[in-house]
Amino acid sequence: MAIERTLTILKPDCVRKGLIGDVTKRIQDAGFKILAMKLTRLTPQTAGGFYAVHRERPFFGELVEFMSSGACVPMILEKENAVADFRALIGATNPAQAAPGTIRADFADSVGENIIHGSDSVENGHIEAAYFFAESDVVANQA
Ligand code: FUP
Repeated sequence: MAIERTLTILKPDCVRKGLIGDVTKRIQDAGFKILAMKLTRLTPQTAGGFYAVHRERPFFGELVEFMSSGACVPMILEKENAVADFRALIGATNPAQAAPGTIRADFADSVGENIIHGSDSVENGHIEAAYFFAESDVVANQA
């Protein structure tokens, strides 16, 4: 299996609940290497740009409002088979349908406020990483 990168965001509900440490520990314990991370706050414009694929969906307004409602923590992660493995670690979009032991099942309240994002493909992971980070922010060699 190939080494891949994926982009995650610890969403504003994760930060508000004081779960940055708990969720980051789950991510590291699952073998993901953090190549870049920061605390930031999206504006409605940048949140809308990130989720532009959903702009015609009925939940788009609430999604933009929520994603710009507080601080968030984007990270670039690396691991073998990172994209699929990370989506398995976080669980289904709707926490009520997420498998037991997944991050969303354990920490999220609703489909709208579901704690964490994970890229859905390697290609989107690269596009999403570039949304938050310059190539010079990526610490690939951590030896
Ligand atoms: P995911 O890939 O699991 O993050 O899910 P999607 O790309 O389908 O959705 C992105 C975000 O839109 C979700 F994290 C939350 C929001 N959303 C809703 O609020 N309601 C929905 O029915 C679907 C998604």
